Amino acid sequence: MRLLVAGGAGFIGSAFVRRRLVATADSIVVLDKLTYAGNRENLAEVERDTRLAPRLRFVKGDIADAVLVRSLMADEAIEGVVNFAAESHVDRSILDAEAFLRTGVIGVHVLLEAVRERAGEALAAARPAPRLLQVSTDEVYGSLASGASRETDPLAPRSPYSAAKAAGELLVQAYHATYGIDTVVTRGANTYGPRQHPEKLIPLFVTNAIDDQPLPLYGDGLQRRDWLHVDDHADAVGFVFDRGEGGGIYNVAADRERSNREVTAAILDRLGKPWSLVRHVEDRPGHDRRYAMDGSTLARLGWRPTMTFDDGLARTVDWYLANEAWWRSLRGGEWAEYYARQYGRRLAGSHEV
Ligand code: NAD
Ligand code: TDX
Repeated sequence: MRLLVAGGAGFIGSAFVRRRLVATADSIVVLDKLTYAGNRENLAEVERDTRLAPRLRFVKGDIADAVLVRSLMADEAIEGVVNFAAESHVDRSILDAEAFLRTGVIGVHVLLEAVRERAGEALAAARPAPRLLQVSTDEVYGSLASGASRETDPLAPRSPYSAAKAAGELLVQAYHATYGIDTVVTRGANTYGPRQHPEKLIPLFVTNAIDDQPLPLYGDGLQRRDWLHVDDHADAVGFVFDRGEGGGIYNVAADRERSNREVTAAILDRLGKPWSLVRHVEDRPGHDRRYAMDGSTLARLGWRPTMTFDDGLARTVDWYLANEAWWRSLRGGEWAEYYARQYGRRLAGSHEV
């Protein structure tokens, strides 16, 4: 099958591309805007592999560019679309939400229209209709005091990021109901692993701790997240693309829930760094206290995560230790400005935990 993978140069998308090319005979066209979060280097391993590289093509571009997306789908004879493309950082959505809506809503609409056009052509030629998989998130359920969110629960997003993600996936569901487009949606848990941009909790704390810089822990640090390893997330997306029911929604849970304090302690322990690096800073506005999902729908279909948190975190910390050039290059350029905006005032008013 020939797939279009949007956002395939990002953290989870690039893991999907690598693993999909190894596990299947598919060929892949990556469409990625290469925002500050996109990194061509994430695909370098595949592009150097003479066995895999012939099945990969990279196109730099925006999913909200309808002319580009329509021509790419036709010229490349695309048979399925997997959409990872999004602005993905909650804190940045609080600073400025516009790009989140442009990619997360308009961009998803452009992909859906292109798939609808291809579906019409496929019908006329008695070929199978293309499927679109939209990568969504546990954050669309909002904060959960106890229990675990099920796919049928109402959505209650609370940040501009998660509101844009909810809007995007609702549009996908609407295109399934209205036009009969073959769609599937995955809602993944908090993901971690190699090649995650250092703005997110785990890589930020790992890279700051390596440099003996303060670790800015929001609020009381007792917020809870379910931590899914990136390889498990990527594999679940492939599994749902291949086996999910048309119109289906699938939680990708990890069942490895930890508080932010526990995660921080585990990072420091692996690096042999002291807890005194941790600073209590002003909380994220509207900070969701806890996410947890029920993963039984996907388990019944035959998929479960394989990586334990202890193992996954240790390997992740070791990867950042061994790949300093990768993350140091991302902590240049616009990073200083972002860091000052997000943390300058917070760290100035911080205290030890
Ligand atoms: P990321 O920020 O690392 O990667 C996003 C990629 O999309 C980048 O390569 C970027 O250049 C590209 N992109 C952004 N806007 C684009 C546009 N308009 N057109 C084309 N490409 C564009 O994000 P990630 O952590 O890999 O997340 C991937 C997807 O998974 C996102 O949709 C995110 O909402 C979802 N998700 C992430 C997590 C997590 O914990 N990281 C958990 C659940 C779901
Ligand atoms: O400096 C920090 N200090 C801190 O205490 C940062 C960056 C985060 N945190 C806290 C906030 C959260 O409770 O750590 C937790 C994790 O934060 P993030 O890494 O920003 O992730 P989160 O907001 O939970 O969202 C992530 O999971 C769901 C991804 O970024 C989303 O793309 C995904 O949809």
